[in-house]
Amino acid sequence: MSTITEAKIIVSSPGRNFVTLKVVTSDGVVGWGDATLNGRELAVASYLRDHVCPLLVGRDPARIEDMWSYLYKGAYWRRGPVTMTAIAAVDLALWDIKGKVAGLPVYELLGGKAREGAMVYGHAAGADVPELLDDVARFRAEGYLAVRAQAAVAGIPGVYGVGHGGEVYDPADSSLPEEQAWSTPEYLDQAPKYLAAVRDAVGPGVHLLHDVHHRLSPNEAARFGRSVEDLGLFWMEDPTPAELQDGYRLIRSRTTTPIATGEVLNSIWDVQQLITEQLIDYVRTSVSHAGGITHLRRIFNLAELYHVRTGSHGATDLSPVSLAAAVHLDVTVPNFGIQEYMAHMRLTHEVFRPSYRLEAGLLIPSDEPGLGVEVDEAAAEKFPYEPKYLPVARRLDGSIHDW
Ligand code: GCO
Ligand code: MG
Repeated sequence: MSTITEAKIIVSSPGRNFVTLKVVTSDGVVGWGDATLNGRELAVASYLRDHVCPLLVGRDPARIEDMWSYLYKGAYWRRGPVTMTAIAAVDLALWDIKGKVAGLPVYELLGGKAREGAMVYGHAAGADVPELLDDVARFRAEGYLAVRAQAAVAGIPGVYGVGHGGEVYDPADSSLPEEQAWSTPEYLDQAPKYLAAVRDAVGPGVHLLHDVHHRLSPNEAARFGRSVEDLGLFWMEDPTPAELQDGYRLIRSRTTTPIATGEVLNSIWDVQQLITEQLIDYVRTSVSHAGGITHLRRIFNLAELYHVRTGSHGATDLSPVSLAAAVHLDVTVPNFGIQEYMAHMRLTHEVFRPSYRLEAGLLIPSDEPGLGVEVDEAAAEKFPYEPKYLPVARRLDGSIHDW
């Protein structure tokens, strides 16, 4: 029997921070997992390094289900982003190893392709409407079939989703949390107008998405959903925080605009009511924050029974290892909806060499054995960890709002 001989954590910042797990077997096979939790990276690094890696050595890497239960039930303390991200990293590394041992890409191990590629959406943004329209046009010219549109709200500095002009928009770009402003009335007035301008410009054939980023109450979200119904959005994302799953019932009962949520949720129990009561259309849990392929597949399978489709989180704070795993799963599940995709920075690719590819708006998984991402450890050492935080949002009266 092959056993795990080494488990190592690599913290590296090629353009942004990533936490990567390397697992090596007695046969010399190497598996990679992503353990990045944006803004709280070192907590997961320690969870793995101090508490999980010592448990891995000597175990059979082939027993993925058993390992999952061992780490989940064995911790006693359940759920939560740190635990579920750490378990996910181990899970991804073991799927990578299983594929490499079998000589098969992970999608074959998951039952084979139900589709050739995963439709993705890109992130278009602008400081004003003309800039947003230019950005949307750029994605269309690159062949994207679906685009998320976010614009600044005039009069409110630093609104979510609009970058500061870097290579890609990345909200975790300061060494202390940036303080941004928020005002719901201005947003509710302006967002439907700029989304209408985008729909006018692209016509009916393009999928349009919008991220509300937890900024509205259920009642405000219902109003927003109604005000954009004629635009035929693919979805409105995170219209309200989802800890209170009941809150979605109110939104659901008042608007037909499709609803997506789940990027900050970590387990099947966190989305159970949303799915079984059909309160959402798309579930956005990700392979790296919701327990890996093994657990996310359970969430997606449950969702299928209730006509809920998938729409996994895929911002640049998920490393190429996560994105590769997501695409392997996406192409196999019957109820796939869409995959978020923000191309990583050039620097990131000095460390991570993925072999998925974007073709005509679809991410095509690699046919290489395993996940199909190699990690250059020597290059990783050139980019030491840098403290980076997500911003916070304050209402105009100075109090903290949901970010
Ligand atoms: C998205 C997300 C991200 C998050 C980021 C937090 O839909 O892509 O909302 O932009 O804010 O992943 O780390
Ligand atoms: Mg989001």
